[in-house]
Amino acid sequence: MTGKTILCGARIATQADEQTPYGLIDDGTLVMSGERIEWVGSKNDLPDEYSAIDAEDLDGRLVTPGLIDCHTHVIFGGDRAQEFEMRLNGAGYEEIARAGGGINSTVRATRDASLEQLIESAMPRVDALIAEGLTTIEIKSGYGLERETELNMLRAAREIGKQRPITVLTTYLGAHATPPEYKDRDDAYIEEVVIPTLHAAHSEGLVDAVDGFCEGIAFQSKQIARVFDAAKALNLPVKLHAEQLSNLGGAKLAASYDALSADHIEYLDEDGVVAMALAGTTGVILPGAFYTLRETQQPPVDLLRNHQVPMALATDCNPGSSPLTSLLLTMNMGCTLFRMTPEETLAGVTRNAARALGLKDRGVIAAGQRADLAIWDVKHPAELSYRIGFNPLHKRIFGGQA
Ligand code: DI6
Ligand code: FE
Repeated sequence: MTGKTILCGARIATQADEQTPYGLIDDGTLVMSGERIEWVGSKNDLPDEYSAIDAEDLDGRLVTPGLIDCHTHVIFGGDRAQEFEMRLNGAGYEEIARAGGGINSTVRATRDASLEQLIESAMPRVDALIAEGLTTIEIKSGYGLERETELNMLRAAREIGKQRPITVLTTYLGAHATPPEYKDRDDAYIEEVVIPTLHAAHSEGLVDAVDGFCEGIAFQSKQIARVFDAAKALNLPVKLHAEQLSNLGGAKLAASYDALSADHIEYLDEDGVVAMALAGTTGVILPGAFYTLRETQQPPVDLLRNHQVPMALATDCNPGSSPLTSLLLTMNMGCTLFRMTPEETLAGVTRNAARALGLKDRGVIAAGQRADLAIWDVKHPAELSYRIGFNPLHKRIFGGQA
């Protein structure tokens, strides 16, 4: 048999069997064929047909699905370290945004950057994520806020997917903020820039999903609905930055468009949770932004659990509210800040992150799935969430390739 690779002697957190914690298989064996997983199970059940193939012994190491960061803004110009200092001297995040800083200061730096510069400056952030076992990443636009720069951000995202062994999914976030040239003319910005640019990006094949920021400092529900209507007309899935700093009913709106996810959701109420449960919308928890902004309002993790809304977890890597490039630290924050369990945080960066991206071929370890794997020098999956600032990755496998 050629083209097959076997890993044995592994503890495999398949995430595929809801009855066993982590879907854990002790003394597991995994057969890969090309880009796919062909067989997974316990060593004793391995079919005879595979017995002649040499297996790589993992010596009891843990295997998980490759990690998935389902919400990032890794592409941007400049940085916002000065705003970090301003906030430490007492200025508020929303106050800085209203004074023309915040997202719009990154917009200026991003407009000034070439396509090559955008790729080059994002790469160390992407590489930091890869070094911790990332195999799939979502990357948003939203720091151009005019046609050419929005397109360039999405082109940069596609290019990053070609230059590294990862899958990149792109999200168009034209409705992130109103740029200075449209100050106080939000509706005109949506009609004249956001929607025409969506069409342009879509016809260049640059858009996998459409996002918006529904917030006092960004857009109201009515404006988001306008963007979502345009997305639906193009058959593109939607998602939303909702209930981050206040409750404008964003999650409910998103659910009414069958959104893949509602993200942030610190201020989400039970009404919104129920709407998400009915629509099958995933809740994306972003502890990096909560931590950086020193938020105190916790996302309603208990309500999400009670209503069986799947929870994903992501870095929200961005220069303003979450300069975070570690999914392991994100998992730790999910546990320590929000009392998520280590089992929930691992599902949050694998199975449920795949779900938040609408991907059915990854996020669990099962026959037929992509062979995107992370192999860790740990014995138990809880260790991934437990340690702070330590990277136990042994090896990463993307599409069957180490
Ligand atoms: N919410 C966020 O946390 C990021 N975008 C958003 O809508 C922050 C964007 C920034 O401050 O640059
Ligand atoms: Fe975000």
